[in-house]
Amino acid sequence: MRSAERLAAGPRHGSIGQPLRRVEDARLLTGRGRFAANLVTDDCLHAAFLRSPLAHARIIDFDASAARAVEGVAAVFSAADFSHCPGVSVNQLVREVTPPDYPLLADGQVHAVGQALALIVARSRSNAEEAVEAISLDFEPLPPVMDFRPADESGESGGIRELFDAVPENICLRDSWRSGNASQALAGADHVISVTVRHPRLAPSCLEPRTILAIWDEAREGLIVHASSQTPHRLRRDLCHNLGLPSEGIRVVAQDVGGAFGMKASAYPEEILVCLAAKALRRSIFWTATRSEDFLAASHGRGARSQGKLALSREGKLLALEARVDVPLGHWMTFSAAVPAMNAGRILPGPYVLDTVDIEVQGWLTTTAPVGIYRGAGRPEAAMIMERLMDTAARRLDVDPLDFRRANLVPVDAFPHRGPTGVILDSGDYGQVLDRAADLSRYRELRTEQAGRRARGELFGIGIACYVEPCGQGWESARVSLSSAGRVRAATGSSAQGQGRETAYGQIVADVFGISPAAVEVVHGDSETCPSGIGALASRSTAIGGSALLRTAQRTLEAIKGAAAENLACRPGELVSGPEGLWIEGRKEALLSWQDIARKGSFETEGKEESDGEAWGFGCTIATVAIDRDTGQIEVGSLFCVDDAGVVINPLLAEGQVCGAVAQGLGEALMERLIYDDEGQLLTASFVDYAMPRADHMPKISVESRETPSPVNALGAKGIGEAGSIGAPAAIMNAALDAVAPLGIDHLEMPLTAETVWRAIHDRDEGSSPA
Ligand code: SMO
Repeated sequence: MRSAERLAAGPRHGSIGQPLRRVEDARLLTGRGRFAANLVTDDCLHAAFLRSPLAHARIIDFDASAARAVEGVAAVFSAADFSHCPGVSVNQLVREVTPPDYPLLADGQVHAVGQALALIVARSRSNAEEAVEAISLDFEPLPPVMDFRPADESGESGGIRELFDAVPENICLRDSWRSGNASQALAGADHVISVTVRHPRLAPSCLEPRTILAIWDEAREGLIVHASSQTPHRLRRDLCHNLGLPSEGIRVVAQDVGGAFGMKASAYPEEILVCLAAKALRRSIFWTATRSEDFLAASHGRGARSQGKLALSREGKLLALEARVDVPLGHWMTFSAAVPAMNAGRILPGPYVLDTVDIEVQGWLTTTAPVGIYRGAGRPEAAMIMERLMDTAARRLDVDPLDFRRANLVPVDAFPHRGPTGVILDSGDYGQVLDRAADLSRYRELRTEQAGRRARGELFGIGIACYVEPCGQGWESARVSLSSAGRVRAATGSSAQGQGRETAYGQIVADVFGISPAAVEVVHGDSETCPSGIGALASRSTAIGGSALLRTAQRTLEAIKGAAAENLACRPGELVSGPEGLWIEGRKEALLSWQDIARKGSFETEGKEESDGEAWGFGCTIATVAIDRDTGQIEVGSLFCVDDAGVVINPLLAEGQVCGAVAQGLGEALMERLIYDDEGQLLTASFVDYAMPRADHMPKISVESRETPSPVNALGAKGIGEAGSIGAPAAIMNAALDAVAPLGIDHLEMPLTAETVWRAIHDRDEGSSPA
């Protein structure tokens, strides 16, 4: 029996499932965080980058002689210094991926505002910035490429010019999923619903900007790198590759990370350059991005345009789905650049039964910052298409949107369910979650309330979104040992970006040994003291990283029991463990304390745990909104989130993940938007111009969970980190459209600012007013 079943079946007595407070918080709240910037020393040099002021141009003159003369400057590096380096790597996740060549520093041409042209290293940041100003530059401007072919425009590549010689039409990724004959089904269907969605580009705004401290370590002839990264092992690999060092030549430490959200999953040119410079100068160098540098040159999120068509029978059966998703990629591809397009395509048709699909995704180069993964990474895009289609279909069929969804969900006896894109939904009871969301929100009463408010002329809407959340594939690893002092030490290859991993991982290991989570020391985010791992992304940390810890801890305990059994002259199976140590069941007088055991030998097990497939979380979000008819101001009244994330290790942490992601989803739906002008200048490069949700924007959120253990990993856990950002935008959009439906409005653009909504209402009034 897999431990998932055991965990789910037996009564919970250990700490798994307990809402324990975060052990990290005492440290973080009292100024004892270990962020990269906390470790800067006086002898450290500081870096600054010269960045392109133009979106697309040929460099015809670059003169850094005056910069070299600026006080305190140690070195100025330009493209030629590092032209031998391979640069950043790209994960070939979809069928066609042809990344453009991307030099670490612009070479001959620039392809986006903010692209780094030179690196200056100096005694202080202000010295370095002064030197940046002293570099003289001359450009021959080239036309920027700001747009990509919209999903609803077929035929010629409208307005797209070649940006890189090697990438015709600027398309550098493509994939498709086909099953059955979608065009035939669409042609013969009783109803065909069609929606178009444009996602604003977003800035994944972490509290801590990108930060790196590269310490030259004479002893290893290499570097100790403290980085704000959610993938320390991947960063080390990319750094070694570019610096020409063996893996032991670089130690990457990402201890405390002030948020990442996908934006810190790939190595950036700036990070590689700082390390190259540290190696060249044999000095320690620190760089932290300014907020504007992150807006300009860190990866953005979303920005997709998609179109979906859904064919329905008269009875409301889903017959076929045709979808086309176009994503912007910016001027270079981050390691995970293919993920949003891949997920936006393969996750369709979400939690619903549908056999016939024709789905195509494409990624386009533009002269802008790169676009990569951001909390949800394609899942919100998939949910937005599907959930808008479901609502529109229900309206067309004149059935309740909740009942319509209920009738089309994958039924509980159909798991594992192979969807038409080839994904295998592992487990769940989707109907139960939807029913609970209906009860929690008093859905039927809300509809009654809505009828009354509508009769009074109010614009009040209720929106539903169901979604699935795949939480990663492959492996993570762990090392569990007993220290000489008799303490359990758990090192994980999976890292943290602020989600409370030390707390949750402590709970998992504690339950194996029967001890308190406080007695477990969790070590993470260090390529030297931790085994290898993929990183803190894709909602994989608990399901895969946690399962690796569980299995490894079990093996360590087995080894300990084997040794203890010899000592106590019993069989290992007769031994039980607890806070005091090990003893023969029923005979606690024969006790070996953990310290006794540690004195008898060293116990350490390392293991790599591969999941048997993807675990798929499921959830339903219900939102209510009220819209002011005169101003277009939209107010989210309440949000109800019911999620099934499988076995939940710590409900407090799970709820925190949902609320945080809902805040980001609310920002996406209502206010966040990066805007470039036609020349490729970013108009929203600070928080003065880029709207972020604040505490007073947040509605009341009710969170509940259901637990269907996943059969594909040892813990039975699924992902929860991205849930809120997948469900909330679609639920809020559907609620807004429901609010304005009586006005005959069936389309609104994101973000749903007062202006956007007012214009939609106003344009409708203009259009329908008698001449
Ligand atoms: S967008 Mo996440 O860090 O996979």
